[in-house]
Amino acid sequence: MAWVAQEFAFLLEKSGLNNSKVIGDVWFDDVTVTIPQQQPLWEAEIGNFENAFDIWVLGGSGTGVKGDYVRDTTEFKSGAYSGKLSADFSAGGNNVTLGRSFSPAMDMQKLEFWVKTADASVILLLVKDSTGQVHQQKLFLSPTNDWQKIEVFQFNAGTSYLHYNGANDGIWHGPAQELAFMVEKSGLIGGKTSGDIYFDNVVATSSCRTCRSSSLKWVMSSWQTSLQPSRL
Ligand SMILES: [Ca+2]
Repeated sequence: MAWVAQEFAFLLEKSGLNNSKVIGDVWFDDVTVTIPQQQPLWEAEIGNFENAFDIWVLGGSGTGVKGDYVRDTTEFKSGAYSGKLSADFSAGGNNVTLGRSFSPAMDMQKLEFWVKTADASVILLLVKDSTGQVHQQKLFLSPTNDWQKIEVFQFNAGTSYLHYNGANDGIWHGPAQELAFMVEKSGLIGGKTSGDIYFDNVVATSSCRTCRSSSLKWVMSSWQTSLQPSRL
């Protein structure tokens, strides 16, 4: 673990004065410190939903669940598209997810994204680490129908944190293989059984400089066995 200094001071004590003096002066100049080289971090846009070749995959689980994912032009934070995730639990079901994978895996340090919904107050974030362990936490949305920014600084923590599969030890073993946003019926507002959530400007902060490149090749994979490629 690296320890960091918050403050420092020079202390001049009477006992430090020469020849039992009671008054003394010390001049300071050119104070320098040596620090370890800092790892540079880069921001990688991992979801702007602008490209027809899409990297996001719809998933879900539970009998009767219905979900839909489209690149939507009626709502967007930037560009001309957002990712619209629709969940319908009126006939049952546990959850609907919108996820993507990283290839190569991403040394993700922080995740931020914009979300807009009039239907949900809670969504879940799932991130799969290098061991296949899934780290899951709840994210509370502000009660607004406008776009709001969500930032996540730690993946093995948060409200109602859960971990399963892989190392299953609650420790984050980067880099990240996949991430997914999940909607559950309990996260919908006022007993609703269906709802729409728009995502845009999903950005990962990473130590991977090349991850900034739009030419980086992303590869789809199934988030879970029940995940289906288009519509549920
Ligand atoms: Ca967009």
